[in-house]
Amino acid sequence: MRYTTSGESHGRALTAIVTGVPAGIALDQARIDADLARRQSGYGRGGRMAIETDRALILSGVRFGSTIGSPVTLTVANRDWDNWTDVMAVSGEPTATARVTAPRPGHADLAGIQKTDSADCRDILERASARETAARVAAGGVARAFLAEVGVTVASFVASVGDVAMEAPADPSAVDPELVEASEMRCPDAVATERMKRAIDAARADGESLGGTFYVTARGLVPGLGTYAEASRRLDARIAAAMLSIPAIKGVEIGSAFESATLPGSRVHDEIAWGGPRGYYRTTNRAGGLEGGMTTGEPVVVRAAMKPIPTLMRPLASVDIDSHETIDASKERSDVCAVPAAAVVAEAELAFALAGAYLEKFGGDCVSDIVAAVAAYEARIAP
Ligand code: EPS
Repeated sequence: MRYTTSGESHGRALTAIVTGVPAGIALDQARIDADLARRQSGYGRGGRMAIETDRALILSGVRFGSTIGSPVTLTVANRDWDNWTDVMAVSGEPTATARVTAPRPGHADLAGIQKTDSADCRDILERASARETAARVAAGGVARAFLAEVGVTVASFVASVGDVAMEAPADPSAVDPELVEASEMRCPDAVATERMKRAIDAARADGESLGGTFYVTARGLVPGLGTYAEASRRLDARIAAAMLSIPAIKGVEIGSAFESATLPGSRVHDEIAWGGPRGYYRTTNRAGGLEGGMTTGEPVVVRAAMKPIPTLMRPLASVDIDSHETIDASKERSDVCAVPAAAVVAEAELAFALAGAYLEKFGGDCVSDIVAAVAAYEARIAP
C-alpha cells in the first residue's frame, strides 16, 4: 500500500491517491476527519488553522463504507485558497510584488530555487510547506483502517517541546490516548503540558519557534513483519525513512537506541520467554519491537526529533536572490510550534510502513484472505 500526494499550501486543494488497497476494508470517513482535526490541533499553531477545517472528500475506491480494491483518492480543500487566487493563479502573469526573494535558513527555499531554476521561493515553499501533511493524514486513514482489520493500533504523544520534557514513560506504547487528546500539547503529562505552553508563549513573544520530540507507537503486531534478508525491506529502515520524510524531522530513535549505545549488551537485549496465547514473548522491549529488520511481536516504539519551524518573526540573516545583498529572511504567517501535529502525521507514516509490511507477508487482494492468513500464521507460531 502506497500513497502519493499533490497540492500547494495555498492552492485550491490537496490530493492523495492510495494504491495497493485490498478490498473489504471498513473505512469510516468520520475517523479520517477526526485525525485531520487532531493534526490541526495543538497549542502554538498559527493563524492558518483558524481558517481551515480540514475534511477528507473520498473521490474513488470506496462503496458503501468499504474499499473495493481500487485506488482510493482523497482531497482536502484549502479554504485559504480564496485569499490567494492572484498569487497562486494557474494562468496569467505574476505581479512583481508577489515574489519571495529572501530564502529562509532551515527551509527548502534556497536549495529548491537552485535546483529548479526558479526566481521565486514561493515556487518551492508552497509545496515544501507542512500543509502537505494534511493529505498524508487523510491517506493514512486508509492504512489505519486496514491495520484495524488485523488488530493493530497506532498512537502518538508529544514528549518534549524546546527544553521542556515530560518524564519518559516506562512503556510509551501503553500511554492512555485519552490523556494525550485531553492535552493541548498532545502530551499525557498535565504539568509538562502547562510548561510547554508557557515555553511557546515565551517563544512567540520573542519572535522565535520551537521544536521537540514525540513518540509514535504500534500495538497488536505479529512477529516477523519486514525482513533481515534484504536491506531495502528491513522494516526499521523503512520506518526511519518514513519518519524522516515528514517536514522538519531531523532524528529518529527506535526503542531506547541512544541509551542502549551507552550500556553493555546484557543490559540492553530483551530476554526471550514462552507462555500463554502469545507463545514467545520478551520480558522487556528496549529494542522498540524491531530486531533484525523485523517485528518481534512487542509494541513498535519510535521517537522522533523535530527542529524548530524555520519561519521566524525575528528573522535570521539571508541573501536577496536578486541583489545578493544581506537581508532578513522572509517571514510570513506561520506556527510557533507544530510538534503535536507532526506526531499525528507520524501515526499516518507508521501506519503505511506497517500496512505495507503486512501486505507483503500476507497478500493484498482482500481483507478476508489477509485475516485468514494472519490467523494461520499466528496458529503456527504459537501452537
Ligand atoms: C500548515 C499550514 C501553513 C503553516 C504551516 C503548516 O499555513 P500558512 O503557511 O498558510 O500559514 O501553518 O507550514 C509550515 C510550518 C511551513 O513551514 O510551511 C499546515 O496545514 O500544517
